[in-house]
Amino acid sequence: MSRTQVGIVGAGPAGLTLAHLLHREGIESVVIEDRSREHVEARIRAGVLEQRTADLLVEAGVGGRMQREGIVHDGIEVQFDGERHRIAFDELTGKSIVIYGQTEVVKDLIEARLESGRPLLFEVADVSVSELETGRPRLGFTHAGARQELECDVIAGCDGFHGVCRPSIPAGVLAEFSREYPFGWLGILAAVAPSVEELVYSAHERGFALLSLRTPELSRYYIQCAPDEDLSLWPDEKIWAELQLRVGREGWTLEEGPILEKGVTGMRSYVAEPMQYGRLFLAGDAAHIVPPTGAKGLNLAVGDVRLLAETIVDWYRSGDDAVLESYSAECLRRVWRAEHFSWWMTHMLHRNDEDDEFGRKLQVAQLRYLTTSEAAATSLAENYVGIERV
Ligand code: FAS
Ligand code: PHB
Repeated sequence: MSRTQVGIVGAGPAGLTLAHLLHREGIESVVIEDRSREHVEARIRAGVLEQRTADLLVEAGVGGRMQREGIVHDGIEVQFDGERHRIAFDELTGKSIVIYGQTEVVKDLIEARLESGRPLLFEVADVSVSELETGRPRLGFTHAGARQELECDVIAGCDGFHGVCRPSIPAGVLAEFSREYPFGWLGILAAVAPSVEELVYSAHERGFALLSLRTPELSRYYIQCAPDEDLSLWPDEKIWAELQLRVGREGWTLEEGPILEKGVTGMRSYVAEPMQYGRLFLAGDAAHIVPPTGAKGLNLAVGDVRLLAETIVDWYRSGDDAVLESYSAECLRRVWRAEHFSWWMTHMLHRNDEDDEFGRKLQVAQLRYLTTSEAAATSLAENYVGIERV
């Protein structure tokens, strides 16, 4: 049996960032991933980096391309009743966000990992974690046809919502909290310059729409749909027509173009507590899920592993097992703040047919307050750019 200090399951933003932060502190790890490198790098997901996520990538030496190609935004716009209202992050919080796709973050982190020469194994199968209650947890997997058993000091479950790590925690240990939403997002990636300078979140009676981007040549747009929407019923021209209805306004044109990718994402809020068991530590989507309305998913994952890396480094340096005990409680304060913000943004902006007329009146009242009160706008802004102390 071979061994490593930290076994990391999953090569998404959480696993790759953790491996990189540990490597910089001289702590060895093995990262195992069940999909191919091509699949992981092509998976279109998040698009917004909080300033502290961007700062962490730069401080860790993997933010160079993001600094060159990422697009700094100082605010967003909220649209309702045909009017747009700007939420000025820079004026209200002194912070900004960076538009840089999760695909690019993952590519940069994989590049750094391969340059380090440290183990990153793709297309593994039959992953198992065991002996979690002992000081020598084990990570089993098959790679290139050979079964391997790794003895670790610590295992990081960074394997997303459908991974194997969280389910490996014995029944009765976890408390799970969740909410399913009666809608999802139909997202497109279009080869057309974005028609907006900043992201536009539109609350329309036909349903929510979001105008985002990836680069000056690539637009990323979403429309609210049924959680199980049949994509085959949405030819390109129908998608563009619906977007025009939901974001159109006097004197402005939504430019259309070839749709390169389209997909439907369901929506849920979910938290598993605690985020650790024995020597297994959960991070990112393995422990929590947020609806993407608040652009928190990726940023939460990076926040978890920033703390997990600090915790592991302190533990090795101090030799004090008590250091490992505070990870979950400290993470969960930040997680629940992001859960509330993501739920609040989702509830405020989406058309919920289960809502009665009273509910819809409340939504408009909330939107009017948000766009007329500096205090209300500041609350959204500080949550959106990322709150340091929670
Ligand atoms: P990830 O799911 O990214 O990574 C987990 C990794 O573990 C994956 O590569 C997976 O293949 C691997 N894995 C799973 N099981 C394994 C096993 N048994 N063995 C080895 N490896 C295993 N967030 C936003 O902020 N904005 C968005 O617009 C947005 N859109 C999203 C759209 C979709 C369809 C999804 C699913 C999520 C979206 N998210 C969005 C959230 C997303 O960005 C996540 O928060 C982010 O990927 C979390 O990163 P990780 O925790 O690393 O999990
Ligand atoms: C994206 O660009 O994919 C994006 C931006 C903001 C969100 C969700 C998704 O709230």
